Amino acid sequence: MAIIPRWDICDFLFFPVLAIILLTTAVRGEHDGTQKPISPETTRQYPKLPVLGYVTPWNSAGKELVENHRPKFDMVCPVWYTVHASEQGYEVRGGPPSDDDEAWYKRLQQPSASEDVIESNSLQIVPRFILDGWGEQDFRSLVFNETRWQMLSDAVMDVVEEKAFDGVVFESGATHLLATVLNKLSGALHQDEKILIIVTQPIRKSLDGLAKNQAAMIEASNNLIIQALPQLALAADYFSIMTYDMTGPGGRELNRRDIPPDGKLAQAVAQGNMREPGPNTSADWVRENLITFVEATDPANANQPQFQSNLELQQASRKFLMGAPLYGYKYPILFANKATGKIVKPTPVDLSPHAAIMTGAAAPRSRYKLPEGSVPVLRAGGEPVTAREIADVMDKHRPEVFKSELEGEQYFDYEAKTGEGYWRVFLPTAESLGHTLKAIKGVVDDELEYSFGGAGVALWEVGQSTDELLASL
Ligand SMILES: *[C@@H]1O[C@H](CO)[C@@H](O)[C@H](O)[C@H]1NC(C)=O
Ligand SMILES: CC(=O)N[C@H]1CO[C@H](CO)[C@@H](O)[C@@H]1O
Repeated sequence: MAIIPRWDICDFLFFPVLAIILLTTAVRGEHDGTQKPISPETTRQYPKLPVLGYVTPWNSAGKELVENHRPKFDMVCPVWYTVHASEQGYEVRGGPPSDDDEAWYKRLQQPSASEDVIESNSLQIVPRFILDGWGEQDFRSLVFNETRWQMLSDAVMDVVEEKAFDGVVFESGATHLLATVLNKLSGALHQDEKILIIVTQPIRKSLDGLAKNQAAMIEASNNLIIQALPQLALAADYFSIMTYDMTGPGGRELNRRDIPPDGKLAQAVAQGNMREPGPNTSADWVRENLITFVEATDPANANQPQFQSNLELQQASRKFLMGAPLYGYKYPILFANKATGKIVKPTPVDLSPHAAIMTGAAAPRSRYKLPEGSVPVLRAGGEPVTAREIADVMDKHRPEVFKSELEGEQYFDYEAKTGEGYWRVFLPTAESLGHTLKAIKGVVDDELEYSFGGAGVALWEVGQSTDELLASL
């Protein structure tokens, strides 16, 4: 049954489109469908959680990593295609960068030669199609013109059929507007027994200390995401939810509870001038997101008119792939005194007294003591780093690694050259990945409360990870 577009709501929704596009600094996710039973026996810690791995051309090590850890994956998303809008219609650009890439994805689609049943599992190849360079007018002419829904769907389907892919990961800066369009695309995919995975932004938390307008932006963005879900759920086999970027390059607001309210630092925080580095994701945040998504698409909670038949209720029992980062994050930091806001210097600790007990590769070579009552604050934006780069830094500086109590992620501080300033690096670890998977499994197992299609994990992205991280899955 066709979904009747609700133009009044669409009109209202257009207003925040640009804001949402701006907020969407690092949108990645996916969603996946119904078919494809997971092999009952795998070498995985959580065999029932479907795993999607993104592979990008710019970290091409991902191709080999996927192949070497084939039993850890169900679906693989090469990040290959962009979709461009013009008055005439839609053009898909991109594709496998070389013959090698073409041969690679075809090998993964076939059962491998291995005798081992698990090893030989064939994988679903679901490349990403992202709407690239779209402005508000491009979205407007698509959403309000049914002819163009078909044109977009045809442009994507032509590629999917020619290349014999198993489905599509769809991403855009304003997916909350596109339920009708995606319904068209998913109809075409399902006719061919292929799947649609929709990338969705996560629900973000607004911290206590956030300025009012920023908190309102976050809330508006969260509402748009949640309101769009019931209709998108009718089109999607899976959602890929971008729970990678809990903190992001801009860091996060310092938590005011930790700071004396009348000090200089509190003033700076109130003005939005002080931010701190934070971990890439946390298991609790992933769990909260999953629960929010499940509840927002639970037909029992939805008296929305679009759930009109049992069939549609079933279609709405979608699956959620929760994003987990395989990269770390590196922030340039200073240390500030909580009360005065003054910049303070950590003091190097002389490690020589410990030399006798701490030897070998694992022994930290550098350690700093932070002055009492200080917190790290950003001196500039952070940047993502691959697990490999992190390993290099650790080899070179042998920093002492700490665990962030709340998030379970590990971090260390180092100074590339004395006097050039400190960096704080958050690293993805088998342990933090394990926490995330456990949190997802916890919600899935709680089926009495939630009836939904299940949940799994979306890994961004395999080329940034290591054998050890993948082996731990
Ligand atoms: C809808 O799109 C088609 C194809 O671009 C175009 O020919 C037609 O004029 C559009 N209709 C409206 C009402 O804009
Ligand atoms: C929480 C967090 O810092 N997320 C970051 C994780 O790393 C990716 C790398 O692309 C960033 O985009 C996120 O902002």
